[in-house]
Amino acid sequence: MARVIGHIDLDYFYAQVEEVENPSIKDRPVVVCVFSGRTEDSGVVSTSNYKARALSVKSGMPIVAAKKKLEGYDPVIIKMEHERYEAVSERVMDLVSERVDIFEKTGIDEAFFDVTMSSGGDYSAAAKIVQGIKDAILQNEGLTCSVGLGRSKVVAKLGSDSAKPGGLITVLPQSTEVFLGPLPVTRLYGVGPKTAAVLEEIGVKTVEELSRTNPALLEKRFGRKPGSYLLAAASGTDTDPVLANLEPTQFSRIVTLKRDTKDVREVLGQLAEGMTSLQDKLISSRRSFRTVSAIGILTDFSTRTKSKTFDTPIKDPTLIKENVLALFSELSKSTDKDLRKAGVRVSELSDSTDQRSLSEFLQPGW
Ligand code: DCP
Ligand code: MG
Ligand code: MG
Repeated sequence: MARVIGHIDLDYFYAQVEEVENPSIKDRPVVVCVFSGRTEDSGVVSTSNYKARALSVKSGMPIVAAKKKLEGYDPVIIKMEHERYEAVSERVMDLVSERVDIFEKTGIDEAFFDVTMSSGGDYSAAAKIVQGIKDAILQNEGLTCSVGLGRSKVVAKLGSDSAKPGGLITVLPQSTEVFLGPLPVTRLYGVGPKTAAVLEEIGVKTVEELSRTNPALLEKRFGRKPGSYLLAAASGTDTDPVLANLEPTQFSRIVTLKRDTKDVREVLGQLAEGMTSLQDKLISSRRSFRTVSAIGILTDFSTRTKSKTFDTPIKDPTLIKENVLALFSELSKSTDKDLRKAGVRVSELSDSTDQRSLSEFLQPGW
């Protein structure tokens, strides 16, 4: 079966988080900066939205230089606050990891994933999984991202780069060479300026040229392992697996209600499917939870959460449904406003590999 590997990267991440928190700045150039504190404007640009990028602002640029480029464009200059982006990142990574077979976070806003098993090696099935991920991130966090699908990590990463902003690029196994060939070698994962300079010395600029290079020559210039990696990367046959490095800390399902309401029965009716999928997820991933929460997003977009935490990890997913009614009643009583969206979350997850008790919950009718 062909491998189906994905790479996901959030668009202009820190700046997009700022836009979500303060939508009124969306149409202006937004620049997130790391201030060094020496003088008022000393420091560098962390990232910026695409409005600022169109005016030549780049990550790593001195703040003074960025301000000069944006003179007269009414820019929004924001101080970077890592903890806030970290919190959003964690929630986004959970949304992704719970929807894929294997998940490997590689940075604050990016990750590789493997969906070979759940897609059955079918790229259009995989694209549907990706669409579910993109929808969940947009619905829960208001953020857009770019995704690449392909038969290797190198191909997936190039796909997500090319899909920016907001897209999905699927590189079918049989189209890999056509996709990779014309790209400059510098676009390959792991090829920095130094490697590119050596490649240029031997007359290699494009990925296609690299793929046709004599393996012995590459080995001589770069060493055995890096040499064979370069060749594999250039043909999209690198075999690096996606390595799970992060267990999800929570699972959640959120729905937009058909109409604004605070009727608990109505809310629960519309959440039934989400709760079933949450139950399935707990069983298939063999996780126990300690906390179950009811989440309400109200008509004024504020969020209310009511939670119950158990003394010990809970394996029995039926306890979610048993507690959600009381939690939503409590939530509904705590406000005069209607709910726009409703969700259920289980958190403080831990391993529950006790097979026997798991099978007891695989009963219909929950
Ligand atoms: N970052 C930083 N300094 C850099 C590069 C990145 O502080 N030189 C931070 C800010 C970015 C985040 O890391 O928002 C993610 O980096 P990306 O390279 O993914 O860049 P963006 O998400 O900002 O933009 P893109 O849409 O190109 O992914
Ligand atoms: Mg990004
Ligand atoms: Mg990134």
